[in-house]
Amino acid sequence: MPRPATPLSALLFDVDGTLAETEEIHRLAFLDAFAEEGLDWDWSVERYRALLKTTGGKERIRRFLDETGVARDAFPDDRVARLHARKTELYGRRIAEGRVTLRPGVERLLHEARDRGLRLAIVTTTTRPNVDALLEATLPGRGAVLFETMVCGDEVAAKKPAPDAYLEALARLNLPPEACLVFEDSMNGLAAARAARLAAIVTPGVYTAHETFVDATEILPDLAAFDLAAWT
Ligand code: XBP
Ligand code: MG
Repeated sequence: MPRPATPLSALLFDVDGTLAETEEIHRLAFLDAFAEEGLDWDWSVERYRALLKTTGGKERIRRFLDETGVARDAFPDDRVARLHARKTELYGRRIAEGRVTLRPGVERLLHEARDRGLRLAIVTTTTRPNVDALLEATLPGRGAVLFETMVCGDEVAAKKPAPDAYLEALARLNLPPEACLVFEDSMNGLAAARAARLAAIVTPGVYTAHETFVDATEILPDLAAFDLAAWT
């Protein structure tokens, strides 16, 4: 149960499952994109829960194709990329409809952290347009300016659970890991943070409640239960 040095300098936030319960909206956007292409792929909630072990939408589609025995030359990477780009557009539309909310305690924590002079960053495997859409829908006009930097999906060589995205965030902030605290919802995200020697608070979400988080600093039901004053 590592605990970073206090006072902290920065808080690093995962997006999907941590800031908001977006993963079901991702799943529906995948299904929208598949339907447009006439692809009769069964991405049920149960199947998607298993597929989430692979982070990144393009990588997830490729894993599904591999598991269903579709050869790479029958469904090449450029087709996967086009399908995923369309999914990103459709996800943005669904988010803009405004039915998603931030998880409990997130908005309060972001503002309290800024009031206390902490620096904020986003570290995610999803794409930047998806983060922009979520912030605009949930914190209109304010979301983007809260975060000093955002490390998104394809900006690093390897996605979570590799440490690359967290190491990139530390480099951009010019901070050592012990000056930062991470907020994650998944085993993959926690593994990425720990591989970068970062401590992490985990708030399991609807798609990750079954996972185990042995190396978490704290496991909380949501961020309403997190007391920033104890860390600053
Ligand atoms: C979660 C992910 C993402 C989303 C889909 O990201 O694994 O791949 O499921 O997004 P995080 P894309 O928890 O790190 O925010 O289709 O844009 O990859
Ligand atoms: Mg997540």
